[in-house]
Amino acid sequence: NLSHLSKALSHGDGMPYCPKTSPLTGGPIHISFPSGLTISEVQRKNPLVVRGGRYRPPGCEARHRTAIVIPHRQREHHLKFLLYYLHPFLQRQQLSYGIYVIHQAGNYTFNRAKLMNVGFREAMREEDWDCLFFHDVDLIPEDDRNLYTCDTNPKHAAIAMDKFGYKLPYKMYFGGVSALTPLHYLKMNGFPNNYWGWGGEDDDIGVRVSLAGMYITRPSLKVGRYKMIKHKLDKGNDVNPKRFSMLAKTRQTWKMDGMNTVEYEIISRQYLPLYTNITVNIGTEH
Ligand code: UDH
Ligand code: NGS
Repeated sequence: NLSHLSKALSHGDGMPYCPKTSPLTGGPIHISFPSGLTISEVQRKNPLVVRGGRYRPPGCEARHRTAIVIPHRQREHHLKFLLYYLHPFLQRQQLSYGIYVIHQAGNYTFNRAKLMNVGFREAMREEDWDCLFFHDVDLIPEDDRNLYTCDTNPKHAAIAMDKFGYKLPYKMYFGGVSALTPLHYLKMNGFPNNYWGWGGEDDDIGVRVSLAGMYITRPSLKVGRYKMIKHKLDKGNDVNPKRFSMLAKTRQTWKMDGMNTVEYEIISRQYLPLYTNITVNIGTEH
């Protein structure tokens, strides 16, 4: 079938599609944390990354457009290492991608899930991404075969973290790194906005997946490996004492709280060399 063949070989502007399997990926990646690393060194090592942390493969039309959304506050040191590993990793996968760091303004209690809702809306405003990776700043993927593309159902990518002995800590765990298409995200009304502080929001998100009639897919334990940059619980992110009672009510709350109710105020949007930095006022618990 000729039309099928020509579609496979070229895109509108004449560039051929990238191969289905990238020839540039390897297997396991050795991760270390060089002490003198600077952000300008990371920049030098990634000359093809353009303003706002965007990249397209130079010789072919990418088959996938992935946005990475990173919730952030006061973890610049972790961010530097993540960027150091993530940029080359995504480039080896021949993805078209952009990195968004969603920075919570102020000192009020941290809210990871709400920052993800902000990231979703602000990333989709800029480009028609077909996949979003919701990515903790302290997790470094350890295998090139962990593809940063979406599946037909929401994918939990960080299934084998070093701190859990490279196993899932419990069956319903959905924390760390997950990947959803815009359709998946909207179908589950995004993430909850009212988990302030540490814990439970990732479990709520996992429950939403099934309440919305989807299920969680996962890479193999061999591939979904991550190294976590060690740290303590942050100031401003105390354990949330309400998390269990909130989790017990997700079935009643998920349609009333999420993308359809998220409110925030963008303070700044900076197109930095290695990422787009969005600083946002997400308010406080009321
Ligand atoms: N984050 C920040 N700044 C903060 C808090 C959280 O950037 O002040 C982001 C960051 O992307 C981080 C993610 O939110 O990776 C998750 O927060 P976390 O790393 O604190 O959560 P994790 O569960 O570790 O990875 C918590 C430390 C041990 C807590 C033990 C409580 N029983
Ligand atoms: C569960 C938390 C999750 C958390 C996971 C791993 O107990 O939010 O532990 O935590 N759920 C509740 O608290 C309801 S960790 O070992 O990374 O500190 O992600």
